[in-house]
Amino acid sequence: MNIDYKKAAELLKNCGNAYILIHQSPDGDCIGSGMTVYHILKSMGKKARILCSDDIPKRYSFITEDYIDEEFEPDSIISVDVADTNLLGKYKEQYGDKVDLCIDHHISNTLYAKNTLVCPDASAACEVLFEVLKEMDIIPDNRMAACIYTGIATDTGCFKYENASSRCHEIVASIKKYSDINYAQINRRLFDIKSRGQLKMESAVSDKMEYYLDGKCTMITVTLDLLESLNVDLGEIDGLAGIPLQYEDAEVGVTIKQRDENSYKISMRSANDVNVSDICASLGGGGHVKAAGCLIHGTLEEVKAKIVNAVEKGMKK
Ligand SMILES: [Mn+2]
Repeated sequence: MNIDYKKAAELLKNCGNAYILIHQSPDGDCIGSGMTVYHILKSMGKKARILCSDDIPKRYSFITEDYIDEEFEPDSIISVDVADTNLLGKYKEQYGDKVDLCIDHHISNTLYAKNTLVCPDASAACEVLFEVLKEMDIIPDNRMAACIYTGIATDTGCFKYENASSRCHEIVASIKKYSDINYAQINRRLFDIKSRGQLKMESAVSDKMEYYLDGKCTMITVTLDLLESLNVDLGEIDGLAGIPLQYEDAEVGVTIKQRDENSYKISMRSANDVNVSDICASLGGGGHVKAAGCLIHGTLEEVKAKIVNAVEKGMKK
C-alpha cells in the first residue's frame, strides 16, 4: 500500500524495536537514511539494528561511528532506499516478504512492503526522510544532519545531477541552518579523497580506456587480476563509473567490473540523451535513464562485444 508522509511518521512512532534494511553495495543514501532512522528510533528509546548484505565502505565511517550493533527480536522491519527485495542480498529470503515500512525514492519500487512511502521526485531517500522528520516535528540534530546531507549529496553527485532540484537545495539549506558541522570536510571525505590504491586504479583504467563507436562509447575494465596487482579491494572502487564520461565526446560511459571467472558487473552512464536504462534492460539489467547496470556472463571479449552492440542499438533509438 502506498502511504503519505503523515502515515510514515505515525508508523515510525509506533514501530517498536526495529531492523532497518538497506541495499547491497551500500551507497551514501542508503547508509545515510538507514542511520537517520536508527537515530530517530534510538531517540525514542527503541532498539534499532541495521542489516546490510555487504560491508559499509570506510568512506562513510564518520556517520556510522556511533552505531552500536545489538541483537534483539524485532517488532517491525523497515527498509530504506531499497527498490526491490533482490537488493537485500543475503537478507532477501528471511525478510523480503516481511517488510512493514519502506521509505524510498525509486520509481521502480516494486511495492513489496506492507506500507510504502515512495517519492520518485525526491533526489534521495534521505530527502524523503527529511519530510517525514518534519511531519514528526523533529529538527535534525548534528548527527542526523550529517546523515541526511550525505544521502542527498551522494545521490546528486554533489549537486551536479539533474535530480538536484530546488527542493533538495532548500532541504540542505535548512539542515545547514540548524546544524553545526563542517560540510566542506564532509564533501572532501565523500568526493575528493582517495586511497593510494584508488589513485593507482584510476590511472590504470584511464590509461587503458577503450573508445568505441567513434568515441561515443567509452569503456574501462577492472579485472580481478588488476585489483590484485594493485592491492585494491572491490569496496574501494565505487567511484570509478564516472571516469569513462570524462572523455569529451563520450555519450555512454561503461565500467566493467569482473565478479568471477566468467561474470562481469556493468555500470553504464549517459552524458546526454541516450537512455542507458533501456540499454541495460536489453542486457537483463535496469536502473535509471542516466545511470543503470547489469550483469553479463561470458568471456571478457564476449561481454564487451555484447555491450557495444547494445549501446549502438540504443543510440539509434
Ligand atoms: Mn538513493
